[in-house]
Amino acid sequence: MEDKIRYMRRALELAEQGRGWTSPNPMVGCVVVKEGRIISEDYHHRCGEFHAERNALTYCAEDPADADLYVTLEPCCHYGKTPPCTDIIIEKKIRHVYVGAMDSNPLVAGKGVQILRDHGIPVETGILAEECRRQNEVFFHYMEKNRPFGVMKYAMTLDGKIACAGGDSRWVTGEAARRHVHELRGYYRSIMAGIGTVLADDPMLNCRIPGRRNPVRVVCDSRLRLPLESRLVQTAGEIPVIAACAAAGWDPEKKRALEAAGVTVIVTGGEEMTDLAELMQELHRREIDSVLMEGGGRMHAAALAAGIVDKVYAYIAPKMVGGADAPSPVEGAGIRKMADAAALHDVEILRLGEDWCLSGYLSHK
Ligand code: AOF
Ligand code: ZN
Repeated sequence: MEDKIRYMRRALELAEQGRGWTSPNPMVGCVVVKEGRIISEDYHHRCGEFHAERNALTYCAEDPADADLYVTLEPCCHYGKTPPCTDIIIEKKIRHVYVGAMDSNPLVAGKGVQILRDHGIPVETGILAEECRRQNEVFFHYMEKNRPFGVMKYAMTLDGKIACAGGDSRWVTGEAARRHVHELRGYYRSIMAGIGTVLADDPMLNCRIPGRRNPVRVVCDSRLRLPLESRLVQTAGEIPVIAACAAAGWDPEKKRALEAAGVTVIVTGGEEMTDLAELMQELHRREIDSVLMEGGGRMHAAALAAGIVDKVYAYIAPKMVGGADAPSPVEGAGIRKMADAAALHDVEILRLGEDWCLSGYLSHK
């Protein structure tokens, strides 16, 4: 394998270690190579902390002057929560910079590379660019589309039910699949459920893998029915809770009580239902780069109709429960023509114990 591919692969691997902790920043990895030896490597650990390049260049085994630097994302050139990476690259006299993907952040986009070149440092871009963009699909979507990356998740039986007719759903899938869901909860920045699900299950909507970050919990609750004694409200002080309601149809007293309990209430312009597109804008404004939508079927139907779903994870258990009244993953009125179905592309299938996870992307016209 060509050296630069090998080093960029290593940088991607390092970047991956930040998964779940960098949002709304990207995951970035960096490798410093001198005379064919890696003299330093690091990654962006957490949003607010130093970037990959600065970490790698600050703690080098030897002087990085004349070394080559490999980084999965174009080095930044702006003062954000941290100083520009271009400064330290120039200061440490790096000989050559190899970049994976270009940064879409308008504060950087192309300017980072330009500054390095203006200082006489040759820069080669586009090394494993596709992998680098894929690793940060959330970040690029958040920057380029100006709304959070929307992910719909559900677990269903082989006959397309998310629970039995009577409502029992413990459990549709086995342990491996359920653990996989918690990986997603630890990675995406927020989790969203409908008030129906919350009233029925009183869920925590947290990530139960130790050492992972918990998602902000968002409830689509048009009439603010979220009970003050629910586990969500009771734990709002530790893990944020947002209740998103419609323009009217709720009690102002209840809104005050929820807020006093630490819940953030977002009022959207929806007449009867929460306006999901508007809610997405509001979450984006709060630097929430991704939303994991965990149903139920009514909310999923509304999310599809609002065009806010970008990726789908469907967990499929090889068993059948039947029942015309058993709930399914997407309800609502549905569409009339099969040709108009929301079709996934770039589909992947993963085996998880007895179950399967099918994931793919939705494009919007
Ligand atoms: C890099 N290397 O490791 C990262 C970069 O507020 P700040 O200072 O953390 O800046 C955040 C922006 O910096 C983020 O939106 C993205 O454009 C870039 N992230 N850049 O050179 C890194 N994490
Ligand atoms: Zn930087």
